[in-house]
Amino acid sequence: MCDDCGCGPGAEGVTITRAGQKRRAATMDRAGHAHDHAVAAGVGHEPVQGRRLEVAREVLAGNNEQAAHNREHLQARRVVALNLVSSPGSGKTTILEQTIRRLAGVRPVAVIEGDQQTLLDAERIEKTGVPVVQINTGAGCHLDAAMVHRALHELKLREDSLLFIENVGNLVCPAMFDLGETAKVVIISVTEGEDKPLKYPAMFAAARWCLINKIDLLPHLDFDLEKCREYALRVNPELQFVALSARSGEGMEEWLAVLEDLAAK
Ligand SMILES: Nc1nc2c(ncn2[C@@H]2O[C@H](COP(=O)(O)OP(=O)(O)OP(=O)(O)O)[C@@H](O)[C@H]2O)c(=O)[nH]1
Ligand SMILES: [Mg+2]
Repeated sequence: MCDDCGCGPGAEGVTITRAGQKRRAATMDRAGHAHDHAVAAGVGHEPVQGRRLEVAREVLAGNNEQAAHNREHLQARRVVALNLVSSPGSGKTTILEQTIRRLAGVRPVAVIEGDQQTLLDAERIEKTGVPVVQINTGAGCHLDAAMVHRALHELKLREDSLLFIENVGNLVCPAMFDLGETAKVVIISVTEGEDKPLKYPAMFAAARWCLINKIDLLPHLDFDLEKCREYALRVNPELQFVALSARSGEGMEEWLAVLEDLAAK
């Protein structure tokens, strides 16, 4: 995992609470031992923690600067860029394949794929005939604005394009990294459980749109679509939803209307 977004070892801010108990603030050290905050404070960890926070802030500030540059580049070409974020396997690439097929001849599309390893997703997108580049992040768990900047130079976007950036499958870290996109689109599939917006709120708070995918599977599951929407709205009252199935095509027209609307603005 990455050091710069705070998900590496160290676990500052972790709280340990048993079900049914009132939440008690505690932190875990690297060996996994819990300490009350009163014990942990002021015993020599603070300078290290302070320096780490400072580095994290610097990294995010540098990223924001690069993201602003990307945004200028995209806006100058009237490109609408959507940053697709989700846990692994929610159906991002399948949704993209189906979306691109339906947009053929309507609007130029380009794709940036993000995965730790392999060119598999880029190869799938390439079959649809649109320009695509793959970013492999190695051990990294998210795309950042500098990676996207390099990818943009490879892509040579046409004006008025729709650019889809498929982020690394991870419902945590990509929330913190602005890539210069027009909006983040969070995707949740019905096999993941409706509680994900409450458990991973940062991603749902950062997104403008939420796609609820794989609704063809609903008859086989006890996923509560309305509850999922309600939980997500608790985290982000502005969030807008499309429930769809990339497999059956249900809901795809509604998603395409969203894209047309975004592109027309
Ligand atoms: N039943 C059903 N399966 C789907 C749907 N969309 C995607 N899948 C399946 O879900 C699996 C994962 O789909 P992908 O599109 O590769 O998911 P992804 O989010 O791009 O995955 P990563 O890039 O690895 O994070 C594949 O087996 C797809 O066929 C859907 O709407 N319904
Ligand atoms: Mg994918």
